[in-house]
Amino acid sequence: MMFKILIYGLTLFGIALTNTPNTGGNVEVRLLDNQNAPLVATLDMSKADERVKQFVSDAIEAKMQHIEETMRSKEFVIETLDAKMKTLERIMKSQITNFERNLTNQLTDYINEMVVKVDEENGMSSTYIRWGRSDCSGVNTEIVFSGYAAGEKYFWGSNYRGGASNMLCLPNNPELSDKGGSGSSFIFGTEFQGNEFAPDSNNEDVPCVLCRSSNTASSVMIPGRKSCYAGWKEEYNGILAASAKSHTPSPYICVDINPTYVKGGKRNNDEHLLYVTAMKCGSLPCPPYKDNVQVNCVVCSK
Ligand SMILES: [Ca+2]
Ligand SMILES: [Ca+2]
Repeated sequence: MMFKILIYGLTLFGIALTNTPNTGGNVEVRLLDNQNAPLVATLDMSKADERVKQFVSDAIEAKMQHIEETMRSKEFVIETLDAKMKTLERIMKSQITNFERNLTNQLTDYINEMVVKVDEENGMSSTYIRWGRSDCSGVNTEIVFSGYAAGEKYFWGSNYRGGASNMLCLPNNPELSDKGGSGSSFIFGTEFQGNEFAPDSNNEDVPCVLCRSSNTASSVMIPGRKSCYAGWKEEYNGILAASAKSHTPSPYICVDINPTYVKGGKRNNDEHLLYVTAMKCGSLPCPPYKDNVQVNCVVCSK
């Protein structure tokens, strides 16, 4: 009988806890015996209560730990995703920038090619000699030929005042005559006389190149300036040069600001010579000009 009561009591334990006030660790449990007579069992639940409390506390703590772990793992996932997104963003930005740059370059090249083609079809171009260089640096310019600057010998003697006064740019692949000359007119290679063109320019032989600017109708050398006027394209700039006042005449030419030299031409030949030209005040108004300074020059096309 007592055993049954204990079993019923334990079975109804949960109900009893909710329905019966807990006083001093004792729990009153309503029971029925086999005659259906109402009985009341009093159980000492103090120790069970402690175990339940401990159980609940442990369960809550475990649950809390689980929640914390879940939260931490979610934070980790969010941080990882965030870092990944930032990396992807950087990569995308970089790729877009490269793509834009490549596209711009390709479009620029294409437009330049088209401009050259259209101008070539129209037959529009202008030419000029670049003195002191063997290459053409202007946009849409091409080398027609390169070679050697040349002119009359700087001095024959006090009774010799003639000969040519202009300069020529001779190609490096001449087609030679098989007949002799007259002995009265000659042409000599040009030499930089002095180090005013460049620190090591003295005695160096002077190259030149004929350039063709394919999208222009005019090419002009502007003395006294180092940049072109608005709407004109710069081909090259430099300093003005000519022969010496005590020598045979030679034209003013624009020698490139960064001259190069004919290979193997360092020997002092003193044939046709170039000197840096300076301006003189007088009939030439100063300002805007200035006495005894070098003269800038620029070759422009349009
Ligand atoms: Ca020389
Ligand atoms: Ca010399």
